Order: sequence, then structure tokens, then C-alpha cells
Amino acid sequence: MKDLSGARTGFARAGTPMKHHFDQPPEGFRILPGRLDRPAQEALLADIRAVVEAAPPYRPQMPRTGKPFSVRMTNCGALGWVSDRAGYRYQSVHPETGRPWPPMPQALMDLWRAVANFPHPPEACLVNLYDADAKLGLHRDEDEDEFAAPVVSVSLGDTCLFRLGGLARADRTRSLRLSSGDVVVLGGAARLAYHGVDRIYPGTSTLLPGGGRINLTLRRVTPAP
Ligand code: MD3
Ligand code: FE
Repeated sequence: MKDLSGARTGFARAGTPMKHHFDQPPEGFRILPGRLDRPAQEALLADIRAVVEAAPPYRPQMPRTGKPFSVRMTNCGALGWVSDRAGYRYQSVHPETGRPWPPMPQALMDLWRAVANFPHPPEACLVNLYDADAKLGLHRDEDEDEFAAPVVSVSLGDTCLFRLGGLARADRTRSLRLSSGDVVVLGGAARLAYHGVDRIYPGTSTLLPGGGRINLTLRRVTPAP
């Protein structure tokens, strides 16, 4: 596995004692730093702009309380993740426009095929839009019905401070930075690890003209055939 030295990821190499760092990342956690070069990031951004035109970003709300997320969201693909007072779920239409989600861009289908090591295509791509003040609290992705498939994450724009924990909320967590073009594959035990985004570092990327960060997560939602 490439680049699991502490400086970049917060993980020590196997057997290397590194105080204040992971001994090992959770099994199935794979980071591909700079997997997308600048031209690939720009091409993907153009695809995402088209998605956002067709499916305008909205602010999800917490189940029960209705407290708004600081992150705005939209989706592409056959299914999209939504959250409102009624709960978290996947659905085939935009919660405000009622229209089907736009199709998954081919570049994302190709990326999944290249890195997911899973024989069926993704069904959902959640698009998270962060401004300088947005955060995502510690949570697990457990609204899917297929956990054999990994989640594949793509970061675009400003660098973030990402936090990764274990399988229990109380497990110790470690932080690492995710930068534009980084791809993370969450398979195996890591698929159900707690994680969140603590902060955005403004001005760390020139990809998005207005600053901010976009994260794409590719997911399999229904049991693979
Ligand atoms: C670790 N998004 O959309 S992506 C999410 O940067 C989400 O917007 C974050 O958490 C973001 O649910 C993190 C990296 C990621 C995605 C899924 C994971 C890490 C994960 C699932 C399990 C463990
Ligand atoms: Fe998540």
C-alpha cells in the first residue's frame, strides 16, 4: 500500500511505532493520494456542475429534530441519499423537485470499476458541498443494504481534516487531511467505521473558483444480484 507514512495519512507503517498515529488503518481502508490529476479533476468538476444544474443542492435536515446540516447535498445515479425529519433513506427522486436524479457520469463509473474491486456498478453518488464553515459530524454509513461493496470517495477543492474512528462510536479516532484529487476506498472492516469531516482549510485549492470542497461518495445501495 502506497503512502501510509505518518506525515500524509496519520498512519504508521506496519510495525513502526509512531506516537499519536494509527498503528494500522482499519482493514479495508485504502487512500489513493492524487489519484485524479488536475485535468481529471477539472473534467469531473464539469460533470458535477451539470449534475448540480439538474438536481439543485439542498440542505438536509436531521431526523426528528429537523436541524439543518451545514453541508449541502445532491445526488446522481439511480438512487440518492436524503435526510429529513422522517429519517435517512435512499430514494429515486430529488426531495424538492420530485425529478429523478441525473445519471452517474461515466468518469465515476470508470473510477469505480478501476478501484472498487466489486463486480457490480455503483447505484448512488452522494455529492457533498462544503463551504468554509461546513462540517460533517461523526457517523457511519449504514443506510445501504449491501455492505460487501466498498464506498469510494473523491475529494475536490479545498483540503479537509477528515476523522476516522473504529466500529464503535467511542473508539479512538485519528485525523488526516484529504486533498483535491484524493480517492479513498472504504471496504472490508473500514466500510462500517465511524468517520466525519471536522474542518475545511480555505484557500488550499484553486480548483473551485469560489473556494470550498466537494466530496463525492459512490455507493452500492441494494444487494448485488
Ligand atoms: C469511512 N462524506 O458522505 S468521504 C458521507 O468528505 C461522508 O464528505 C465525507 O462521510 C466527506 O457519508 C467523508 C470518505 C468516507 C466515506 C465513507 C466512509 C469515509 C468513510 C465509510 C466508512 C468509513
Ligand atoms: Fe459517511
